[in-house]
Amino acid sequence: MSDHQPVHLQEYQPPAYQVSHTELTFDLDPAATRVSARLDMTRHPEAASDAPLFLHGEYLTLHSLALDGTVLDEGDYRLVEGGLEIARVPERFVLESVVEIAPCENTALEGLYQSSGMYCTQCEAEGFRRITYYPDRPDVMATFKVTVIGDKAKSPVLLANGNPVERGELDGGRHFVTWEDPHPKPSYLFALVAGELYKVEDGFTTQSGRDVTLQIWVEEENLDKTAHAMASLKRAMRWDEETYGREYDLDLFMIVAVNDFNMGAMENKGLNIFNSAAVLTHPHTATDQAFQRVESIVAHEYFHNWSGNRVTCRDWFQLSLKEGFTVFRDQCFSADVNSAPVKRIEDVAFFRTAQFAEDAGPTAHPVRPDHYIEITNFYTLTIYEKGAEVVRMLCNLIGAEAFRRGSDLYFERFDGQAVTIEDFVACMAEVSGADLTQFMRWYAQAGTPEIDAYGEYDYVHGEYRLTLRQRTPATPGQPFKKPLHIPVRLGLVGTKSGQDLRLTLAGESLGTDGVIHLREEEQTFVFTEVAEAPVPSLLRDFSAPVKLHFPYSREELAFLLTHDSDGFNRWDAGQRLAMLALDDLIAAHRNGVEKVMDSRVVEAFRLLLTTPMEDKAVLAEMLTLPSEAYIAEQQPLVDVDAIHAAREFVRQSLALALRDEFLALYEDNQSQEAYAPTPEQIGQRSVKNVALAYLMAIDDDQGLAYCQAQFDANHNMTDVRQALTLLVHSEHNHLAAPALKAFGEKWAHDPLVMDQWFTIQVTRPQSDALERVEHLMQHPAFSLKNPNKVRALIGAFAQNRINFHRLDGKGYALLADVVIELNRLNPDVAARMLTPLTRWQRFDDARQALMRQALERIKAEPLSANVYEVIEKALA
Ligand code: B3K
Ligand code: ZN
Repeated sequence: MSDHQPVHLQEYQPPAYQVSHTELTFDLDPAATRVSARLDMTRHPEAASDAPLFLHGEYLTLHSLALDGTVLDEGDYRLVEGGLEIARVPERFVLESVVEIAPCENTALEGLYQSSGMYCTQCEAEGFRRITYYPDRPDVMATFKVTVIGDKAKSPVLLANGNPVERGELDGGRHFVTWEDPHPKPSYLFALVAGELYKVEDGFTTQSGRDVTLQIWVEEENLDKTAHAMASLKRAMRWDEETYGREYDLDLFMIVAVNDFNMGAMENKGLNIFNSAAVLTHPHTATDQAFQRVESIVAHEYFHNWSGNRVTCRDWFQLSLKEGFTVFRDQCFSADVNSAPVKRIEDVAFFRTAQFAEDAGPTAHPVRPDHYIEITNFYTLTIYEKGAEVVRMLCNLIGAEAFRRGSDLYFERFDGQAVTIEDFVACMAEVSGADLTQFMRWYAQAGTPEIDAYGEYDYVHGEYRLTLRQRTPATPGQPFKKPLHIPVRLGLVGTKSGQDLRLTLAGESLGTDGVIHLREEEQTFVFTEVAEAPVPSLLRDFSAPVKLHFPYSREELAFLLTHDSDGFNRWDAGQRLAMLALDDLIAAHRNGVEKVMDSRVVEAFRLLLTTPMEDKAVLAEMLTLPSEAYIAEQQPLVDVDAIHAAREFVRQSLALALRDEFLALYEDNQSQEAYAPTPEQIGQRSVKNVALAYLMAIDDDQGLAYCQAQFDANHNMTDVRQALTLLVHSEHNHLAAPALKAFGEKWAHDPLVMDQWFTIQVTRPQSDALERVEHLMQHPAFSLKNPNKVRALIGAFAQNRINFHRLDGKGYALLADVVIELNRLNPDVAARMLTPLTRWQRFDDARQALMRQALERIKAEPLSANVYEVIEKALA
């Protein structure tokens, strides 16, 4: 298992043989499913006439192979590593194969596997080769006809892509359904589901008047948890028609919920398969956050029907072509149907914490990587989220109207094709006339660019000179970086008027909110006719995925916090202000000096709490301190304990100083309305629950009483979960223990609620968190084979920074044990769980040694390609 060779973008070759039509028959059985395939194949016009035929295939038992009806014997083909080769084939031919596979043994959850007794598939990126011998690459597109045969009693429902065209009874209590998908597709979009499933059905009429049947298939007990997903799907379908002019193209659109799934969901043509956590919601079982996540993932997968399925990727290096674009599309959708500023704040807060950390670590890679060992490792924040930021910059650079013309051109020109990032960007350049040559570096260069900014106001001439200097730090394999084209949206806020001043640059007016283009390593922008001294508001709405440093004083930040016309930058000013105070406190903690709270932060918070704000969700964001993970990202060396102590100190100081204001905020935002995941209600619940968290930070009797009452009232999961979390994360064990027990017993039957029950316990800051993980791993509801459980328990614990980074190394050792076990069961999840250990360079010597020790112990095992690739980078 050690011979893991990288694949390089440079070595791309078009496929020598294409498949025009694929027919598959599945005779389902848990341990011995028989897959018969019939492929209509043709040689590529440019391929040599003696080009051998290679078909991918893994974990397959070959029963028979025939070419144009003649059975091949063992001398006619060769079983080679990763597949099968036939030395000579005609220009056109039909290849038939029969293989056997064992879905019940498939714990990797790639290919055909079983989840809670149900059969389902996951083929992206390279899972189809675990189903049958096939040219399993995205630039091979075929129409599919699929017959699924199953046991009538155990699998009454048999689903595949497209439209059902035939069904019937067979001997031995079996039946079949045949499906046809008229749209040519790559193998990674193939899907099959079979089992005892129940459906909720609805309909949608497209803008051109076609009726589409919409179905969500679930286990019977979850039938009451589909309404929100269905409503979200219909909203997404309408939005894509209105915003991109994209209409759905089949008569049937199906979503299936499965319990065991490596990621959130999968956009298989006409048959999306979802992790049940990404589709099921009910006010009693799902939080507001979960409702919003479901809405965005349902939309994301639906949007892939155009950005991904109709136009797909030439090869997996182009993954961000579909993922970055589709994330951008789902972000805009969520912003449109919810609170837009909150959506942007949430996305950027997450991005700056998690993607910046990826960019700064040993697995840093460009939005378009140039090599990989295991593509599954590249479903990353860089490909998805940074990719989306790059598309957002493109949209802002050429303007929304040109961007729409560019996307129309892209969808029209490349419909039914497998293309590249250049093809996409070329459409944008063509419609806008913009020169995007330098911009393309965003796709090729890894690492987070940093901008050092400096500004000077000249009273005499009424000029403001803004100097920007950019640099991108070295990343593995990329020691030197070129300057990027960075759009910086900005305003100059007058210190006297408190208003955005008019921007005049080289005689040209940019309005009051403009974009300047940083292209050189260093550039000075001189704004003229600036009537009063301004505070610059830079990188508005996070106009580029960079770190921007400007020597703001605390007074200037407090000023922007109340005066900036850009909602995102108002929030960011608050975060920057809090960071300055936190930096002082981290230093004080390290030096053993008494901690003193910065009164300017307290006063800024007081102002926020006493000024009415329309969007309560924005207020909740503004009252939320930077997370420990974000603070850590800002430090040269991470001091886990000092960060935790400093942040707790700020939380408690704010709560003590503003206790009455928080209490009033809590009381004023009670509601007896029936639960609905509307932006208004969500905003109200968010501020209320933020206030409650502050009150619980200071052992306040009234706060504690409210917390217990909120738990007992049992109004909705958002409120219950927050109350339970605050109790369990407090010192009030006599209240927490019975609440936890009651909650665990009440929801023992619901895996998604039990996931939350696990997470709440292992994220507590008290020093017994690790022992609780060990204990809970023995709980009957826990299983290493279920990725949701692994994430809820182990993944959540690794985010519990003070406990995961315990100085006795037990946190690291526990994670290493889990990764070693998962490496055998599920390499994809194993490699993902490994991430926190790869960031060892950021910590002190003692922790570095312990983390490396854990990595070395994993390295000594026989490793899957997934874990091998990550370990090699981490220890390089
Ligand atoms: N395209 C899928 C991800 C597939 C995961 C492969 N290991 C989900 C999505 O981005 O929509
Ligand atoms: Zn996607």
